[in-house]
This record gives sequence, structure tokens and C-alpha cells, in this order.
Amino acid sequence: MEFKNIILEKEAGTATLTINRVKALNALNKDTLMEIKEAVENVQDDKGIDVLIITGAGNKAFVAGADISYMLNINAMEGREFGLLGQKVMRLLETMDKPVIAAINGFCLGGGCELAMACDFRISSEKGKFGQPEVGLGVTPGFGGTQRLPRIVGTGMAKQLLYTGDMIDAYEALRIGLVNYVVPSENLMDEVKNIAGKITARGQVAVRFCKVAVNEGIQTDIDRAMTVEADLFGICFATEDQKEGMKAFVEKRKPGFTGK
Ligand code: DAK
Repeated sequence: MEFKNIILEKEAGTATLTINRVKALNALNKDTLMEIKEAVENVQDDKGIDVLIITGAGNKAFVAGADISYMLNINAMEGREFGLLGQKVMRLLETMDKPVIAAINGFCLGGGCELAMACDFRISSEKGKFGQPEVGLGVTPGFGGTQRLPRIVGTGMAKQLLYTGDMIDAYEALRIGLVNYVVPSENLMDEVKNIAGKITARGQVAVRFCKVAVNEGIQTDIDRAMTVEADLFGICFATEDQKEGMKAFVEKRKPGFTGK
């Protein structure tokens, strides 16, 4: 697959998608969003891949936002289309059944922060810098930031970040729960690949059902959410992974999951 703005690599059950527009701090223009969409669909369809990592090329940025030079001269309809494309890509990541981890290596602003928030969770290097600076450009966030940020950090903190456009560092992002860990820059990819490796060693039907259960449950009432969990738990008992996982436990050996 030929990409101009991203790199897609696959190794040992894990795919890594690197946004590669270093000169523009990996800003997201239309072509880049389309390529991300194509790559994510490819990963979704690849039976050999269980986890997707998203990161930014270079040592300065994850993604510094939607591409301001692209947005400068677009009209309302083009703006709407651009917003819809971005929303579609973020939703695709959020709803694909394989886990997606954001490995944040620098500026993670605007559309970049929205991209990271559409991932299942986020690990940052010490250089991570986060924010939704859109109000300083005269626009609202357009790729789901007003919706995902409050769901992750709570409404008060989200509103402060959205209204001020302030940038926060990796440790503040850790404190408010926007990222799970902060690690030294040189260890970032190893740490994230280590987490991905732990996930790929588990029963993939169960991992994917966990994603569905959390995503579905978080946007419904607790009674309905419990039913979703019970249904998915029940279906696990129709899988080879459940038989193998429990048999391996009883036989005191490591399970050999097949994802079936
Ligand atoms: N877009 C395009 N180019 C960018 C960019 C961006 N977001 N961020 C950085 N660059 C480019 C710079 O223009 C510069 O290019 P050259 O001048 O070298 O050609 C190069 O990357 C290096 O940047 P700097 O020279 O500025 O580097 P510094 O270290 O001095 O500063 C910075 C780094 C990240 C603090 C600064 O570059 C910066 O403030 N960047 C902009 C951050 C930002 O505001 N991000 C949010 C973008 S707005 C919507 C749809 C979408 C959106 C909203 C609404 N609807 C449809 C409703 C999304 C909005 C956004 O994401």
C-alpha cells in the first residue's frame, strides 16, 4: 500500500501507523485523514493484526492539529466536509474492534488531541504537550473534542481546557487522566509495544468484547449496560478461546489462543 503522509508497519500482531508530515508537525490535512482511514480499514481487515498503535514521526510532535494552512481558505461547505471526514476517521478508530493505543511523542493539539482521544488509551513521553487551542483560531474543535474530552477528564476540566485553549504538559495530562503513563522519550515505543504485546497474548475475542462492552456501556444506563456485559460474557462460552483459556489454567500451562 502506497502512502504519502503516513507509514503503516506490521510486526508480531501489532500494526504501527505513523503520521509522517514532520515539516508541518504532522498536521492533519484532508489527504492525511483519507490515508489514515484507508490504513485503519486495512488493519481492521487483517486477521494477523490484533492491536494498532498510532504515533507521530520525528521527535517534536504527535500531531499539532488539523492543518491550519489547509483550513485557512476553505468555505463553510468544505469546512463541514472536512469536519465530517475527521469525525468519521475518529469514530472508525473508536469503534473498530481491535484496541488502538496512542503513543504521544510531542505536541498533541487540536485535531491531534482529538485523534489521541479516539484511541482506547494514551501513553505519553515526557515531551507530550496537550490542548484544544481551536478557540484561539476562532473555531470550535471539529473532530469530536468537545464530546470526548469531557468523557475522559470530566466536564469542569474539559471546559477549562476548551475555553482557554491552554496547553498542558504530560504530567498534568497524567494528573487529569488524559494519559495513562508518562515515560522517558527514548522508551516510548518500547513501552507501548510492550503493552500491545501483553494484549496480543490474550484471548482476542474477549479483548474485543471488552472494548465493545466499555464503549456501549459508557453511553447507556447501568441496567442496559449490565445486559450488554452479560450477553458478551455468555457468547465467550461459545468460543475456542474460553475452552483453551480455562483448560490451560487447570492444566497449569500458558494458553494457546486462536482468536476463535
Ligand atoms: N497546521 C499546519 N501547519 C502547522 C500546524 C498546524 N496545525 N502546526 C504547526 N505547523 C507548521 C508551522 O506552520 C511550521 O511550518 P513552517 O513555518 O516551518 O513552514 C512548522 O509546522 C513548525 O511549527 P512552528 O515553527 O510553529 O514550531 P514551534 O516549535 O515554534 O511551535 C507549536 C510549535 C505546535 C506550538 C505551533 O506550531 C502551533 O501553535 N501550532 C498550531 C497548533 C494549533 O493551533 N493546533 C490546532 C489546529 S486547529 C472543524 C474541523 C477541524 C477543526 C476544527 C473545526 N470543523 C469542521 C468545525 C480542527 C482544528 C484544529 O486542530
